[in-house]
Amino acid sequence: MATRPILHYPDPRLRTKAVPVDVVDDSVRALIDDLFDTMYGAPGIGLAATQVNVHRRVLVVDVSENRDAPHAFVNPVIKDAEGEQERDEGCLSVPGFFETVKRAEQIRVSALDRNGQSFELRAEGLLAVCIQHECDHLDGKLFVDYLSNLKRQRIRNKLRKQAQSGRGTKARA
Ligand code: K2U
Ligand code: ZN
Repeated sequence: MATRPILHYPDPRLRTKAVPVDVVDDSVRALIDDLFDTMYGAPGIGLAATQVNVHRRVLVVDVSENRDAPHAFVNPVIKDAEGEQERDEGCLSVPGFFETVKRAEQIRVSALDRNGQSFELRAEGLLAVCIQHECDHLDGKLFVDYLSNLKRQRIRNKLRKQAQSGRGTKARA
């Protein structure tokens, strides 16, 4: 098990549409374990394989206070979505920015678990938001896409400057 580097917006690889997993084998289970290590280490409450530059339809979430309620989803599909909720969202791929996003209040999601068994989960509140946020990642979508062009451009410019200054420092060193 290991942590993996997280891609940062506006890295174009974050726009890749992930491909379905054919067989949930040991490589997928190792990916799930690394996603959990990376998520808990960040720390975060969710992480999609896209964010670590692996373009397979796999995501993990744990929104529990005690960090003891892990859920892994392979080939997740949101079957139903009802109601509306607005929450401040962050993203490990957009560090330091939090903005309000409107999403469904309740969802019904089907997926395969880490053993390849099908399951269905009804979620609401923060768990529902997190699953929707991570499913967006698998389709190359980020929470900043729900913001105005002006806000998104400002975030993109600030993160580009941070990345360049970080590179400049390394270059001087
Ligand atoms: O995709 C990610 O980068 C994971 C997000 C999950 C998230 C989804 C919806 C709303 C908020 C967060 C990260 O966990 S962002 C960091 C974070 C950690 C704890 C609570 C809120 C945000
Ligand atoms: Zn995210």
